[in-house]
Amino acid sequence: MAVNKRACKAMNSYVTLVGGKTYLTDEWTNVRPGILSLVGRNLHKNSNHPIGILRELIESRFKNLGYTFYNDFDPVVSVHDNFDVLGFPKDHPGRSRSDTYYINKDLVLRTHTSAHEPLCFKNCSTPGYFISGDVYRKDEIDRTHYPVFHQLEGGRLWSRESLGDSLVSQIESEIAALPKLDIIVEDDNPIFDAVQNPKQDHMSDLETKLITLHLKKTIEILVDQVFNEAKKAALETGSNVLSFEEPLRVRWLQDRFPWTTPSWQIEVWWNGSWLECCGCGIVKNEVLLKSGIANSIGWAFGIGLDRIAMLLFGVPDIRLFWSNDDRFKKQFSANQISVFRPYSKYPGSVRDISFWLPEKTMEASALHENDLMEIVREVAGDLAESVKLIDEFVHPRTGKRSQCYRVNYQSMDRSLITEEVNALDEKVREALRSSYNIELR
Ligand code: FA5
Ligand code: MG
Repeated sequence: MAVNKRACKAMNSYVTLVGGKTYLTDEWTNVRPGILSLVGRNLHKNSNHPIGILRELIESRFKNLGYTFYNDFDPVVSVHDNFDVLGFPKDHPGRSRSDTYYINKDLVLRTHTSAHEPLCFKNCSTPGYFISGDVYRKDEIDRTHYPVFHQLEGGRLWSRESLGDSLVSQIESEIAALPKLDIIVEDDNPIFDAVQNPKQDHMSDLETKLITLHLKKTIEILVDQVFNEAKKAALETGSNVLSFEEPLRVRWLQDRFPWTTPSWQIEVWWNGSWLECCGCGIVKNEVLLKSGIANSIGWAFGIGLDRIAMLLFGVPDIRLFWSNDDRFKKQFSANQISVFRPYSKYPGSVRDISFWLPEKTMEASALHENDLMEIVREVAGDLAESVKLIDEFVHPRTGKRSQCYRVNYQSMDRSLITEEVNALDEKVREALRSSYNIELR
């Protein structure tokens, strides 16, 4: 594992989370104060915040249907729970320090709520569960990407041991009891595809078909709840941000996850484009066995809440969810989908940063795009509205690669003055200069 200068500075020290828990750092540590300060905000548990309102709207449809709701799991999880037990290969890009926030070599800020799947399958006293929580990924900076977002996970198991010969008829009767929906499923896709998305050996074709049906129907109910409720609310308030094309259209695409097969994602047609909502699949037997669950079959899904909340509540920029400004917070209240009224938009100010990368870009100190995003976020916080790679070329003689990034500094709540933007720009340059082997131009 490559160690860069930044990480070394953190050696032999501790990071402290909100609430006071401390963790020993090591050469893997790459969490920064700006990220740590967001841990514990718990937007998903705030009934008067769009993320919390959306979670409660979904949960309300699944009350009394055999699910337990978990909303309090610690976002600090082991590498084992986040990746290993789910079968992520050792070289999976999601494990890299450019993608994931490590507290130290054994602990990460969860990158998905699936990190809690095995524990829930093992300990849950109902056949199914829902989990919601904040998840952390290093990512680009723009209107729809933030290093923290929220997921809602669901899972459901049937035990061969307790159901015996009635397993199939049990699943069939559960499917029959699910409500009929007024939605159009445009492309249902094959139940499984032997090459792309094979079925599992320990399940028959019929079992695979039934679990798939139950999974897809459950997610369709969820999507129906969210989008049709939003339509109703929009009709009541006379808002024009939502499309009224009836009925709701969805489609299923094949997908891949290391711990499920077959796997899919659902997309929802919303205001003129397909929106990626949710990944899902039939849980691999080996993952269940590793979690101490034998003789069971079942499914899991994970849906992202933030982008859906942006659409439902008409929130134009994902950073607003984190705003402490009353002009944002006071606009929302429990159990209501209300459309955000923007307060005045303040102008942005752009600064370009150009540099030469070292010739061997695999070098330990080479700069990954997400590392640059991190530095900008750490220096400018939410004043960084977007960061875009606007130019890239290779020098014909030296073979060196040049990149130019454009940063837009823009506040949600006030006008920025030139001196302040200049100071941020200079700080970003200094942080890049001191941490990476690049040549600023
Ligand atoms: C997952 O995270 C899987 N854990 C989902 C899953 C669960 C699959 C259980 C199988 C079984 P993915 O990385 O595709 O998958 O993210 C799931 C959803 O989170 C996406 O469909 C999207 O709605 C949302 N999402 C992903 N990345 C971001 C992001 N950077 N910002 C906002 N939402 C995101
Ligand atoms: Mg995906």
